[in-house]
Amino acid sequence: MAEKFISDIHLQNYAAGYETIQALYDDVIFMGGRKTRSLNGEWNYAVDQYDTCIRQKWYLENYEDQNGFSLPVDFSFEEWPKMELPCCWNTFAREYMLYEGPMVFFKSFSMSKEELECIEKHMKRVILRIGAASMLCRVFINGRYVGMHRGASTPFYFDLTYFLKEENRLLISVDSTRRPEQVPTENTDWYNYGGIFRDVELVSAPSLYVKDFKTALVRDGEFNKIKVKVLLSERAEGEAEYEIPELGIHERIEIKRGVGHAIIDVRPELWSPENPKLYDVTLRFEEDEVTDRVGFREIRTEGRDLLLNGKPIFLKGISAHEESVAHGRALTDEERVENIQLAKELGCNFMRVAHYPHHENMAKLADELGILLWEEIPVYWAIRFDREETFQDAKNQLAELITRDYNRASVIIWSVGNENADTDERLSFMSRLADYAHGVDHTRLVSAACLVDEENNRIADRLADSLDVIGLNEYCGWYNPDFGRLPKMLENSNPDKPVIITEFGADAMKGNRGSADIKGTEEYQAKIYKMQMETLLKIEYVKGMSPWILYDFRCPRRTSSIQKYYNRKGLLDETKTYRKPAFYVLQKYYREIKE
Ligand code: GCB
Repeated sequence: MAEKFISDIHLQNYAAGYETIQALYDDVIFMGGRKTRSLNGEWNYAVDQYDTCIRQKWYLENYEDQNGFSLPVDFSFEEWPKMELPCCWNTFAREYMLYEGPMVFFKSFSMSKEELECIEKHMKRVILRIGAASMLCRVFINGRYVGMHRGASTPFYFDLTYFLKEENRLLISVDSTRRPEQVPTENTDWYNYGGIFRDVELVSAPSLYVKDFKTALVRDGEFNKIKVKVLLSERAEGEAEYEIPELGIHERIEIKRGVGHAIIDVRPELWSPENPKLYDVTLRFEEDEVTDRVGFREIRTEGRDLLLNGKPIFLKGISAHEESVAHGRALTDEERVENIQLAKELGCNFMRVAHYPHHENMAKLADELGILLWEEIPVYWAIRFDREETFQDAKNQLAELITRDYNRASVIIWSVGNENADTDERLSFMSRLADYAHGVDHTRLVSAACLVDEENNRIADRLADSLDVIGLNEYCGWYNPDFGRLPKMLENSNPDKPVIITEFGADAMKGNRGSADIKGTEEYQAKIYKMQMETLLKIEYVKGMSPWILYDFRCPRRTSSIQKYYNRKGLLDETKTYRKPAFYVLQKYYREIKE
């Protein structure tokens, strides 16, 4: 034990042993219709600034040495204070507002004898699902290490089946430290919230279960075929049943070595923002049944056009972070609905949910309420493009996102990054991501928010060759004071695919009235919106925009007197109760656009 004490305090590379078991995209399981038991609610917690939980292996809970002497311990799980999860600790209590680092959470729960019996007879699996934990998360149960996950914004899964007992002790260490090699990297333009900020639950499934279930309209311009892909948890054989009662579909799908495919001839009513028609879909395999509500739509490009269900569409969009003053990134569904409604009030048919995967309910609500989405992974600014491990992390986050949201009709674009310098290393890193997205999803477009080639004042990002749509961030009239560069840049460019202006904007603090010539005033922001829209709407290849941003958001980099640690480019203030004049400017343009 004395030895252990010495190694706890001297071991520098203490975290290395935890790298071997990682929750990855292959572990994602299809959730629709599954029985779950929530582990949300009160958890004991401790701020663990020096990562002592990991250094000392708290999960072992060994209080005695071999001679029966009890050892001093540096934790007392049950006596720690309580935090209601999910939540961002930054908004939980003032003293944690600026805390970045590890925090440890503990919860005990019991399993009934019947449940354990089912497990023993190999009739049931119990899988832990954590909707999101920022950024690094390590999970322990009953004195054993279960595994870790990287990335702050995607769900991850650990099969706990053979770890469970009647009384269970679950310990989770979450580390929100920013690190240069992570995705996102240490420097971003948003707040680094920490915590287990999405649901924690135990998912029950039969021992052989449907692991993945994808269904979508076939993209061939005919709108008369639906495709289905089923993946089982094992390489089993058999027959799955696929049903959409409203369309009279009862289809048997042959499963071989755990995989089944089908193409079904049917003409569903098509999903669109104006007609967000969803169908109840069920898939059964032996003991397992999963369900979903799915819309069928087609998105594709033709030359410089974007076609939704075969018809040209112009994306009247707005960008949004996942944030509220009260809850940080742990939004409630009401707050998500409010954001969609605000976008609709603006006249939008499209939202760019930046810069990382938002909660899966965002896409579910977008499906229900009818708004198109751009979803993104946080390959943001100066990622370590030279590092293979960083690429694997980014790819894993992209894969987890695609697997989670594949059945969502509202999601039309996967974005593989934002504002990355056009270097060789970045080109290779991000084109591999784009190729991956293309390879696993033929029902969507792939894009990235690119930078303007400032030297030549034109759209010329080499990554564009790997994208279906070019996203372009330009801040003419703001970071780039010479607005005249915008029309010239658009004239200098001749893209062979549609362009979406994924960002433009200007800061304005709520109520800061004044001259339209002074940056930071509401008048200046409104003027920039007017100038941008007048210019962009004349350009044939610009097929949409998602200006920056719906409402003000927290940002540690922004310290000026008008910012006060907020990015003030919102069309509303951070409370979403005040609409700045630019809101109405954009609304007017969006209302005038005829399809
Ligand atoms: C950008 C970034 C976005 C920032 C924004 C700004 O180009 O993509 O994340 O918040 O500009 O306000 O500077």
